[in-house]
Amino acid sequence: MTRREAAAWLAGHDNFCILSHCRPDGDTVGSTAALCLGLRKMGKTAHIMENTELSGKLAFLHEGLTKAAPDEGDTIVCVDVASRSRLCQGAGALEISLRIDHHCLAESFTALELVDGDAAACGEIIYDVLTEMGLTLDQDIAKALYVAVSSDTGCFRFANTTANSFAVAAACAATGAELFPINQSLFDTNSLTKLKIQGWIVENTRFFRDGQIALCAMPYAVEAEATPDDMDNLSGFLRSVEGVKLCALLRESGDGVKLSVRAVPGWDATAVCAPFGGGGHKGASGATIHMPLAEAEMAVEKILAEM
Ligand SMILES: [Mn+2]
Repeated sequence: MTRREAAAWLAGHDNFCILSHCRPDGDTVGSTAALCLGLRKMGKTAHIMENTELSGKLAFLHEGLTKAAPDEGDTIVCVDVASRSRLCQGAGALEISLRIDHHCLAESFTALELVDGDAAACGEIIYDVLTEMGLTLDQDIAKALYVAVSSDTGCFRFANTTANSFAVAAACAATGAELFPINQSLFDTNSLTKLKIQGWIVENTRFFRDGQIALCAMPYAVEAEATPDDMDNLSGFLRSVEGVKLCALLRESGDGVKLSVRAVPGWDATAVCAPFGGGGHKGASGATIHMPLAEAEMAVEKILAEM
């Protein structure tokens, strides 16, 4: 579907229930909120299916917009969801009419789809769809879209950031919405717990290839007190060390060791995760390794040594 076709399709339907993805990030939360608010502004009945994993800094975006589950006959739309298994809890078996997404490699699991892999964030696509529907942004929609676009671009620092990302952000700013508090909350505030974990990682990381590759294996005890918010984006933290091109973080979980790899352009994170059956993309990849932590660390080190 094109953006225009999706806009016309949305205008021709009603009683929307919008789905976000599991372990929700700013893009799925902000994009679903913006779409819901936009549809309501058009006079539609629209809700977001409650995402039970939503917490902390992003929770305000879904306030007053959710319901527990779709009602019979609802028009179901999912946003920023790459696969059926990535749907929010309780939504895995629902029949979905439309998927709006920017994960272009994903397999289709919905009747219709508007997918643009060039969009840095789903929020950019939602902005276009709302504009096609003739909607003028208000400050609430602007804040939701800004959270979406700034989240997936790492506050406009990641390599995926385009002129369009800035254009959508500019449109959000033009509404007069206060964006500084969002930036401060999402990108300039850390819990003390998170900083202490980062401190542990700094002390316990080993570097290879003249400091271009970083590897850290973290026992569960280090993060025992942490909330999901504390652990947010922790995998990419070592990439901020000067000279690091690719970093691998191993964490113990109830179900094996979780491997997260982040890489700068020119390096391939999937090459580290693929031998363990993992996936993702060149910049960010993950896998679960069913070995004790020390063994998993050795196995990963062996792969890194060959890069
Ligand atoms: Mn996204």
